[in-house]
Amino acid sequence: MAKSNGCDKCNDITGASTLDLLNQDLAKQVRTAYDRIEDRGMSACLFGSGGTCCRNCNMGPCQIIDGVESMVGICGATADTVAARNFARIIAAGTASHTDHAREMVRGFIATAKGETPHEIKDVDKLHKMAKIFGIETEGRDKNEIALELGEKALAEFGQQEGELAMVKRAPAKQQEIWRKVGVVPRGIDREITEMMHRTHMGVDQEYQNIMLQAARCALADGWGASMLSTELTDIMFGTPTPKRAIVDLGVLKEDHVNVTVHGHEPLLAESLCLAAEDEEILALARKVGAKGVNLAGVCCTGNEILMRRGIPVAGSFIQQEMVLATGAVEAMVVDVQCVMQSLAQVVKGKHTDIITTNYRAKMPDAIHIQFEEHEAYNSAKEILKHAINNFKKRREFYIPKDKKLDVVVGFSHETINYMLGGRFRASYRPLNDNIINGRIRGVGAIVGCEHYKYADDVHFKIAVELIKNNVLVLATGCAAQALGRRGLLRPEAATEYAGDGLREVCEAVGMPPALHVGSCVDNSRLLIALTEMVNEGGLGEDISELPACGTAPLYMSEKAVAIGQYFVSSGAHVIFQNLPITGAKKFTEFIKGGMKEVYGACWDTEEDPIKLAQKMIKAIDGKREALGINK
Ligand code: XCC
Ligand code: SF4
Repeated sequence: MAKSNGCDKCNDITGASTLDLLNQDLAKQVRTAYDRIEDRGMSACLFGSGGTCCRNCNMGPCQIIDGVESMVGICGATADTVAARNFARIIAAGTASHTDHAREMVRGFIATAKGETPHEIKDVDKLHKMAKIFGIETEGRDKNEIALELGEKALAEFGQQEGELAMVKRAPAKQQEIWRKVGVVPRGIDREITEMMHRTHMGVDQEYQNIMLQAARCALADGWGASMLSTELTDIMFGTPTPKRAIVDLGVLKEDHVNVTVHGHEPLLAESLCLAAEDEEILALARKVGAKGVNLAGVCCTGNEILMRRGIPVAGSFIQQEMVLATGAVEAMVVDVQCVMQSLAQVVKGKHTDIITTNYRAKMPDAIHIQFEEHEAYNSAKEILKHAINNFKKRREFYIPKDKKLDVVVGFSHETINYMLGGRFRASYRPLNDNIINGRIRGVGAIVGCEHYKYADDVHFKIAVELIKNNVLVLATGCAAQALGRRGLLRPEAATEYAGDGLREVCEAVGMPPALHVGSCVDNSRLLIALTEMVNEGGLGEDISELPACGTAPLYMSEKAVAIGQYFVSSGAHVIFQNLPITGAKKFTEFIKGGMKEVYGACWDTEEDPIKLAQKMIKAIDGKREALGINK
């Protein structure tokens, strides 16, 4: 890492801990995304960046230049068609990822209901709520019996061919009407992804507005289908998050413990590891090699899942995954699916650390594979931990950035927000609505999604501070939430330090941070429900598009973030990213950034500068306040 060592990029984006680590000799040889981008020595392809490179058939690849007649595709496809197809395929891929994750969780849920896993049905209240939505009888029935029926009905939603997904009816009535009118209510989860891939095949759908209708239906199948199923069933199984204190950043690794980091997305494995880490046999083995125990720490969204439910510390987010290993203090990094950089195996070369892949769907060269068997979850987890414990004695040179860990308060499921603001006697969103109406809180801003090497400053932090300063309550998920945690915004004290008068007053009264950690990427579905509850509580319009709310995933990296963005837009929430791969197609860009508003009441926007992005969010919020007649 010699070249970018101490560079401002890493300093700002990943915080002081990373800089501290990179200044150590042992980390200087580690190559990260920052080095690789410098070494590539060429900038990104303009056609790719602008969305106008098509390789959907073998007559191409075709690079399209909008408005230049000789530069349409060999098949005649225009820039707008190609950009729309590419954008839609990003959404399909993102939706597919959430879907495959959700499917695994549902399968694990069914196995749990059958008593085949070490887990149990924890949140019976939520089980009953979900049963009602799925039309399942609960009266006088055992929780496992209800759960089994719920699991099977949920699993059927993936392959469903006709009708509507069950949870669509949770949305505000007016929103549902819009969806039915334009024909974008998702019929079955897998069906929408398949149809999206088909319609973007060569020579099928060639009208960008029509392509984007299916893209919206596909994204809605993610938000109100796959992701929401995953969140709710995971909550029922592992517990709905409640507020808890925890710590984040590289300093959570422990010198005298076997450090096992869990990275990826599906919490089935991570939850089993949490249980197995307390097993007497495992503890005894750890002591035998001279360690005090096993220290589990999360990375990326798996990190978020166990942080939210168990308060397990987070060692690093997406852009820090290589740094976590560069410490030399990790015995094993256990990974499952999504957001795992292939470089990890190179980072640990010559170190005692093992990268352990655990899912047949996601293997890596130079990693060790220990298949996680959901029916043998506990034993699988123990086998993985034993492997890590064996590595402990081989640990040589290591460096854990001292004092580089930050306190956070996490666990703000939408139920918690309800409870916190509504009080013990009547959990409701009424007080939040009241505070928005009386102007103490200007509105709600969601900061979600990934991190990226691309931008020099701590974009999430800047946007959040600008929002908070202007009395906008921030709800955060994914790696963005972790980034805010590293910069101290997930502490209640941050309200006093950064918030405008109104928001500070509200936060201080309930003792909550001005930025609330709502969960992992699939948990963006919690935001859909929170927004819906705000609508249902009254006083702020009839659907999500009337709420003073706005979302951003500024540093988006993953295709999933675009699927998320699209389901928010299609649900009526305005969404601003720093950039989108659409700039090479003029009419399509105008549609995405304007025309969509006529359909859903919301559209996309882009803004590179973080402060200006935040100000755009505030302006959007003020616009809604104005329309509601509450902008005093
Ligand atoms: Fe991946 Fe979910 Fe993005 Fe982080 S935020 S980089 S998707 S881990 Ni969801
Ligand atoms: Fe080129 Fe058309 Fe084939 Fe795309 S589908 S690669 S634009 S010929």
